[in-house]
Formats: sequence, C-alpha cells, structure tokens
Amino acid sequence: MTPVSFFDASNTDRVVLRYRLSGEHGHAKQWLLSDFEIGRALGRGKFGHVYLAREKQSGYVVALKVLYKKQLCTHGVQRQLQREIEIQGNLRHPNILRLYGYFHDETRVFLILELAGKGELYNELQRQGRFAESVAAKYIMQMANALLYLHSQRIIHRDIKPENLMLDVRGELKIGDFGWSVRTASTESRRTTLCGTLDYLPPEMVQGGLHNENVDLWSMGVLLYEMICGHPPFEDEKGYIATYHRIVQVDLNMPGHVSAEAADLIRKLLQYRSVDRLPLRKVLQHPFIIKHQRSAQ
Ligand code: N15
Repeated sequence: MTPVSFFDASNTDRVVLRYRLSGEHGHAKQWLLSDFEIGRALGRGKFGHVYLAREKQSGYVVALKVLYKKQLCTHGVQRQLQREIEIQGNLRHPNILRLYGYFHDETRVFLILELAGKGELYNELQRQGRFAESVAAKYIMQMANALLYLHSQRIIHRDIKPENLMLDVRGELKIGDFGWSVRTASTESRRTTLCGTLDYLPPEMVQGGLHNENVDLWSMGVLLYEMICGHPPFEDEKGYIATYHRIVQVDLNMPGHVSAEAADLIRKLLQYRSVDRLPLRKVLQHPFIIKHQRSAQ
C-alpha cells in the first residue's frame, strides 16, 4: 500500500491535493479543520471569510473559505452552494481557480480553494490605473481559453468582472467565482433576474431576455475596455438607469490612446445582437491577441 503523498516535486502543486482528495481507494478524503493551520484573512464575503491556510501534513498552502450554515439558510442559498461546489469541483483548467474539496462541522461549511498568490485582478487594476495593451492581451487570451473550456462543459459564467478574476504568484489569470454560473442543457437559453452592478451585463440580460453563452463574450469586451481604459465602457455617474440606457444603445466612447487592433476587438465583442459577437476561437486569432502573444508570454 503506497502512502498518500502530498509532496511531489516532479509535478505541479495543483495535482498534489487531488491525490489526497480522491484517497487511496478512490473515495473522498474526509477533511477536518484540524488538518489546517489558519493564517491571515484574505477576504470577507457575505456568508463568511476566506483565510490563508496550510495543510499540516503536506505544508500545502490554500485559501480556506468559511461559510456559516445559519447565514446560508437565512438566505436560502444551500442549494446554490451545493450546485457551485459540484460545478467548480469538477473543473480542471490552468486559468480556473480550483476547488480542491470541502468539509463541514455543525455550524460552518469550509471550501478548500486554490490560493491566488497575487489576489484580485481588480486590485491590480486599481493600483495601476490601467494596463498596458500587451498585459490586457495576455489576460484576454487566458480568459478566452478558460471560457472555451467552460463553454465546452456547457457552463456559462455570466459574471466576468475584475472582482471575480484572480492572479496567481506568476501573474496568471484565474477565474475565481462561480456564484452566478449556470450549467445549461446543450441548446437551452436562460432567463434570470438581476442583482448587483449592470456594468458587465449585455443588453439581453439587462432587458431580462433569454441569453446563452454569448453573454460571456460581451463581458469579455467590457473587461478588455476596462483593463485598457481604467473604467468600464458604460459606467455613468448618473447611475443605474443611465448605465442601462448606455448598454442597450451600445453607447461606446473609444479614447484616443486605444490602438486600432484593441478598438476593433472591443467593437466586435460589444455587439448588441449576441449572435454577432466574435466567437472565442476568433478572439484567439484576432490581430490584437496575435500581436502581443510573444511579448506577453
Ligand atoms: C461557493 C463555491 C462552491 C464556489 C467556490 N468558489 C468560491 O467560493 C469562489 N471564491 C473564491 N470565493 C472566495 C474565493 C477566493 C479564493 C477568495 C480569495 C482568494 C482565493 N484564492 N486566493 C485568494 C486570495 N489570494 C490573495 C492574495 C492577496 C490578497 C488577497 C487574496 N485572496
């Protein structure tokens, strides 16, 4: 019988926890809070906090998210949490934050998440104001690859925005929150109610219409604009209603510093009709991405 090892220098650390999760006999490891040393808080959310944590046996460092059962019940989101765990726990992609496992005690649910060493992309954008186009191109390429994978699994993310994007220690993008993602039947369209900011939502979603995976193409256009310009394209200080009107009219102002290639890609993603948006494979072949591919590696 081979002992379950956490330290495998020949492989990426991502693989290491998976061994223990599936156990020696293929069944899931039962984790306990006492398996971890808890460090500083990394973030605070509605239902609990995220902490830096180290798995004692392996020394492997993770982000441990603590959710309070009482709060989950009060807001009636137990089912949504279960669905998110199921979705995220099965995803394997270098640009998607891993959910290694979960456990619970009487009062709390714990999620063992991949550590994103550099935190939120949002903070990096705040610090720098805006990104060089070569940096934005690298993130868009990584995001397009992650979305291709998600869409191949019939998952629509629906909530692409800088707050939901994380960076690992090497500065690689990780899509890190699946709070609003849905798994659809192959040709199913969805209708949903809204909450939060409208800034990243496409016309069909702000208007409460049917939508499909092409909503993520629009959000990617918004993100590209925001990374290059420092603010989202339809933001309006007059508020929610003004933003709504700007989105449905696709009222886009392109600052002079935006290169012709970047402007072209943004315009091809921010198309009113979802079928007119540039598909992910063509995003990856777009001159804006190709131009920066070497320099941004
Ligand atoms: C609800 C569920 C089953 C889906 C699982 N996904 C999530 O819970 C989404 N989620 C990810 N919620 C919190 C996180 C999260 C993961 C938050 C912060 C971090 C994280 N990994 N790494 C971080 C992190 N690294 C940081 C470095 C510097 C400053 C802050 C940092 N946060």
